[in-house]
Amino acid sequence: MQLIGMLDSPYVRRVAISLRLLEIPFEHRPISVFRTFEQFRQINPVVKAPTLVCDDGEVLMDSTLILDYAEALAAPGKSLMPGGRAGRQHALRLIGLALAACEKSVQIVYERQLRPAEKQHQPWLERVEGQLLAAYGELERELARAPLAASEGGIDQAGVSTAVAWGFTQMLLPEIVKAADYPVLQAFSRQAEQLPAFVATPAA
Ligand SMILES: N[C@@H](CCC(=O)N[C@@H](CS)C(=O)NCC(=O)O)C(=O)O
Repeated sequence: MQLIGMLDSPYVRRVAISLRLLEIPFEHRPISVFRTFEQFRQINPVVKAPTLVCDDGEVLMDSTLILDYAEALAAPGKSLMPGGRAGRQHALRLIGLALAACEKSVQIVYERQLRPAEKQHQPWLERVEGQLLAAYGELERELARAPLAASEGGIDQAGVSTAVAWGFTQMLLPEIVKAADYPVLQAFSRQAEQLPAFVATPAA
């Protein structure tokens, strides 16, 4: 099984960390959707990271769908998703917020890096920034109300996705999402980033 994509993508990183935590062997091929577009296109014509090439050659994409497949591959009793209805519902809410934070961060980065300065549309950027801050505001409140486990055996998909999203945004947009305004998220992510699966999967 091959995971295609760079670890500076939060989507690729959440899959790689999850595969390690689920103890599913995989080969990581750090191919860029930008710098090595042609090479990526040979593997997946849609050029989306992450891409997963399954053992029989079938090509999957989208981190959430790849993680759904990984959950099915994991050994019995191994899962990053809570089993009960209430726990699963809450995990899905947190994962949704973390993915929205990733999406809004990526939109701002693409707007800044890919669109010529004179073509940037300030009202759009302001809207996206507002959505990004709202996602982290909700996550901060949720974690303050019900802390997430950040231990090796306790972290779940909500924890992985939240810490990865936070690390990505702090790496690229620290002037927009100020760490000091989100002390609970900051403390949780610092702890999660010390877990072996995170350390073995550096974003930079
Ligand atoms: N919803 C997707 C988002 C993946 C995504 O947008 N990946 C970016 C890299 S961070 C990408 O492939 N960008 C290239 C493009 O969209 O053309 C997921 O969860 O995997």
